[in-house]
Amino acid sequence: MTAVTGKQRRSMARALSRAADASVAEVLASARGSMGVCRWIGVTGPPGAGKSSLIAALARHRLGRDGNIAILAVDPTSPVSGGAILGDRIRMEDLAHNPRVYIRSLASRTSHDGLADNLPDILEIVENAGFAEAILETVGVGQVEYAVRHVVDTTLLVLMPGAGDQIQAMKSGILETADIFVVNKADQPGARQLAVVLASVLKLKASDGQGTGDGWLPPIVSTSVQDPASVAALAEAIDRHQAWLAGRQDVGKRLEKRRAQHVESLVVRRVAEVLDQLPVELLHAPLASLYEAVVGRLTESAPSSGVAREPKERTILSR
Ligand SMILES: Nc1nc2c(ncn2[C@@H]2O[C@H](COP(=O)(O)OP(=O)(O)O)[C@@H](O)[C@H]2O)c(=O)[nH]1
Ligand SMILES: [Mg+2]
Repeated sequence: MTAVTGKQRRSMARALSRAADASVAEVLASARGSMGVCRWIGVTGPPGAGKSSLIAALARHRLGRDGNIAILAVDPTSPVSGGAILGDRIRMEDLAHNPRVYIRSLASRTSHDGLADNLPDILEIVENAGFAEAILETVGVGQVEYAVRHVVDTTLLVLMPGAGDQIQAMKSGILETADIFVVNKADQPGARQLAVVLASVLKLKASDGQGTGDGWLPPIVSTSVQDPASVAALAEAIDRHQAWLAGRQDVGKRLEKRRAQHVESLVVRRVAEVLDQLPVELLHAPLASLYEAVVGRLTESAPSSGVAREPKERTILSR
């Protein structure tokens, strides 16, 4: 499948809107769990670093090959009609009209971090719609960022000149945050210096023998959205990471881990649902009784028995 039909777009839009606020029962009625057939690229970083511009440039570059691309932006801080997303729309105007591209902004109506819990469901909807590659943009704050790291295959951290102090402050933690570090706005003063600071911090960690803990040494790629060669270099770095992932002996492990995390997120959400419906008096009971009550309710009311809805939209979406 290459072009995304109008019907598919409408189905996806509906499924994605529902996913943001779906109950566990609703998810279980239709979701099967990821099969790992879609390559996911996560793009995080502070607002204004150029994530959206870079994603648009990357997508244009990658559309030179076969296939289609889904681009999702998760913005926990702004409602669907918010300014940031409108900005993204303009930056991605030409892509929005490309039949092989699907673009969607997602905002959580329930809570700031609400979408973090639903990310695995959202990814599965995109995967089931037949996309071979998908890019997920998140503002690099809060729980969503951590959730992204677990669900995507390749994580990019996009920084811009002036972020040197931030890097110094993050020092030890930074290596775990990304598979590829991007110094964007390389056309602006301070970009080189940022790359140097970043390189020294990464080198320090690498010489500790720590790396990312799994043998991949994250490259630093300097980009400027106006410079096609730098965008091509970034695309190549992504390909190298994905080839490295595919060549690992424990290639199946990632999928197992992803599926385990998906079910864990569902159990956590189900516990929250049960707690919500618990009589207030029980919350004053001794902790052991409260625990018993919650566990009891979890097993006696399997959520799937509550809603037996036909997974209509997924049927349309599947190939
Ligand atoms: N000079 C320069 N400006 C850029 C570059 N990439 C993005 N920008 C600008 O930076 C601003 C923020 O970009 P945006 O993609 O919305 O950042 P996001 O918030 O990280 O998604 C916009 O005005 C872009 O035009 C770049 O490589 N060089
Ligand atoms: Mg953006």
